[in-house]
Amino acid sequence: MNTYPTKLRVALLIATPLIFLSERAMAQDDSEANPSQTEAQAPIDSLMAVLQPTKDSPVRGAVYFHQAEAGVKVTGMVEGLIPNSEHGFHIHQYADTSAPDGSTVGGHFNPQGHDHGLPGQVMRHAGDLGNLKADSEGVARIDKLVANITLTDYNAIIGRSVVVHHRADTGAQPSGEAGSRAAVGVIGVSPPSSKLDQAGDKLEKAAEKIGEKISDAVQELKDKLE
Ligand SMILES: [Cu+2]
Ligand SMILES: [Zn+2]
Repeated sequence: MNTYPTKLRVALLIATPLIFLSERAMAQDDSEANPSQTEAQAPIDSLMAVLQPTKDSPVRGAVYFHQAEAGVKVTGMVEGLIPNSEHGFHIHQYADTSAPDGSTVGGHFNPQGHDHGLPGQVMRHAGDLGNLKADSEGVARIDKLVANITLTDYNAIIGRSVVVHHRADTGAQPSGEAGSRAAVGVIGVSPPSSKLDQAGDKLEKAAEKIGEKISDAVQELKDKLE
């Protein structure tokens, strides 16, 4: 976790819009020369959050959000959790991860002003994703479909943050008694899923080749033995 002194944080707050404006001005000049322009303007269909441990926490991971027809598909992996336990898993309001305890990301993302709840309840904070279940190694694999959020439209989660808590979310008011924050990460744009697919294809092909080489070697051995 990075901790910024207050003066630096104020300077960053002032400087960021200036950088944004100057980048926009430059983008107008060299739009022809920038080969990634088309890619940058492609519709955003997947977001991700890299979860970094809070102070003295061993919890880290990555969460992916893909827009599907029935909602947002949430996948990913979190490690360093207490084995065989549940951990509150939420989208929080802000992208400021500067506090060592993760407190600057604010409360649960709650655009409709509902009460806190678990995923079984339709009326709940939009950011209430329930619990992660850690296996005997302290690893949780995430695979959920969430209907009340979108990437960039209604209840947009882009630019907010994901929080994993030290304790389980019980569904109690006001925020599930999930205890302090174990890991936080900002939700931002991830590489297009086609790129991830391409990387997967490459891995598969590599595995195939290795498999072929192994079976060739086995055949060679068999031939020698005969
Ligand atoms: Cu939370
Ligand atoms: Zn909540």
